Amino acid sequence: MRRFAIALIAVAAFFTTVSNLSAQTVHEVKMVDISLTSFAFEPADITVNRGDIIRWTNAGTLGMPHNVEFRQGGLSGLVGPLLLSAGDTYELTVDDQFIAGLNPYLCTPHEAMGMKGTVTVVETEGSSN
Ligand SMILES: [Cu+2]
Repeated sequence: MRRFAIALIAVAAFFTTVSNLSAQTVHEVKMVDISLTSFAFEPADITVNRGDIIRWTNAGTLGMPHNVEFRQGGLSGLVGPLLLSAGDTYELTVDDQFIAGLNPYLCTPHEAMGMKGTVTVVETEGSSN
């Protein structure tokens, strides 16, 4: 059942990504559990163009809550509340809050376990695609 749900999410994410390609690239970042004490963003490091969209999805199998918190770079604070269930998502547009270059972030509950990621923003002239 859970596998089926994850497959559905993947299909939905795929079609959403395809439908947005003409305008903005959607970067998918999954929040995954490696073990009971090890969690990660996957991929941990992404490079985006300004105007792109980042979508974080709780893709864990252990029912752990995750979030996204920026403390450095241009953003400060939580992107939203804890994502409690598998399939919960945030979407964030890479707007002027992001600084060019490195914007590090972390998952607040799992900071001590090394659940961290970075968004590297590259400036482009006009459309990148
Ligand atoms: Cu987490």
